[in-house]
Amino acid sequence: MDILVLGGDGYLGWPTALYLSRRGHRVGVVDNFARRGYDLEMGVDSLVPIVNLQQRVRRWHEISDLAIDVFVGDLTDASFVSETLASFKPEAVVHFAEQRSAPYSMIDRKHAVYTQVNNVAGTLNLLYAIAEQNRDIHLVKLGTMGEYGTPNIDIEEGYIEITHRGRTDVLPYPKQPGSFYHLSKVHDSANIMFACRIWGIRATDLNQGIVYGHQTEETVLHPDLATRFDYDGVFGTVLNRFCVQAVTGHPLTVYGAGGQTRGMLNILDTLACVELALHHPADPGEFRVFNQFTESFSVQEMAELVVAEYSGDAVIEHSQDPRVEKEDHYYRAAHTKLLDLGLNPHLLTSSVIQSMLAVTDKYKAAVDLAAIRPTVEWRSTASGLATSGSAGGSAGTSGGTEVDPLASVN
Ligand code: NAD
Ligand code: USQ
Repeated sequence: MDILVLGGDGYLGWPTALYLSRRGHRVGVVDNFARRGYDLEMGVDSLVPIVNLQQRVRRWHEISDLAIDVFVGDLTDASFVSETLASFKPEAVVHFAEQRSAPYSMIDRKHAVYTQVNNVAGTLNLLYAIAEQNRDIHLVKLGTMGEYGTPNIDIEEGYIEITHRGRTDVLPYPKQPGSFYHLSKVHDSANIMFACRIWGIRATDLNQGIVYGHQTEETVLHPDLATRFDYDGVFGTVLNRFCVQAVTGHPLTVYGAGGQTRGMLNILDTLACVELALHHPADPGEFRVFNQFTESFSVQEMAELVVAEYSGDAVIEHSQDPRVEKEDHYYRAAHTKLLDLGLNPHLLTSSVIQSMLAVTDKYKAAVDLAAIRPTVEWRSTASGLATSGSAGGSAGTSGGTEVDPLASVN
């Protein structure tokens, strides 16, 4: 298959590109290096060193004799999107290329506007390019379980049958997202569903849970193939953060009561799920939704699992939740569609946590302890980060590219 991976320089996009390339697909990656720009803006870095995209691709070619095409540009630039599709001619597009941090989107108005314009406009440009050039292209779009929020009823996969005043219909499942980032995914889903309806496009929305882990069969082949690993208070996700906190002797930062329950999955299952979606495309005009996670845990449970596995002393610290979210709630979400297609989950076993602790331990000298505490407060319209000047939108350079994520926001 000819597959374009958008966001192919990111945490999940890069290992996905390698995985698909190794399995015989012709792969192209698209990225504007915005993610590297957020690091410069925040003054943080991936714990595991990462080389630039061109070096990664060269190393992959050297090791595997397989080529990956690189397209550097911004999805919010419609001509770039259109020209890239016309040049690569994909049969499928896997779309990871969005600003994906909930705290980043809640820093202040500028970051909220940036996140929604970047994500929603980028996806709209892509939908138009597909509709204009080849409506048969299968769009595999990364959504999020956070689109649903935490309702007091079971969460279904995308749609729910509702009977209202004696009449019944199958409707999109109600959405109650918890950040302007998560809202951008809801807006994307609505736009993609509409595009499928009016233009007959085929799309799969992968409502993914929180990903943990770092290594894949391909990324371990050479240090230059490593993917990024974030642990800071803005981009680090919960389980990855807890592992770094344990090995550095930092208390494990459980926000609030810790009853927040989330769907989780191993990075290896992200790759497997994307492949399954690609091999079983949606029908023309179909907007298909899969809930992409394998297990659910509360934040407190995850902290306790890490404490139990860590050989040294690790302590859990509850602090006031900087987010506005339910700290104790019902959570039961369907996730059978990918299992039905053949997903064989990698569960959160003791050995998986041990391997994450080993990776973080290897690089612990590079941890910036000052970057660990949460700095973004949901209730404030201008969080400490922005007013302290460290997140004011200053430009930097990354791999020779000028990067200022917020340059386009008034
Ligand atoms: P990431 O930030 O590491 O990667 C995203 C990549 O997209 C970055 O390399 C970035 O530079 C690029 N990008 C962003 N905006 C772009 C634009 N306008 N044009 C071109 N490139 C652009 O994020 P990730 O963790 O790899 O997540 C990938 C996708 O998966 C995101 O859409 C995210 O919402 C979704 N997701 C991630 C997780 C997780 O736990 N990491 C969980 C659920 C869903
Ligand atoms: N949390 C803590 N302590 C921490 C970090 C987080 O208690 O140190 C809590 C948060 O308050 C939240 C939960 O852990 O309740 C998850 O937070 P997170 O930062 O790990 O994940 P989230 O903000 O939801 O975002 C991540 C990805 C995002 C993706 C989403 C999937 O960054 O791209 O969409 O996971 S989901 O959660 O299913 O929406």
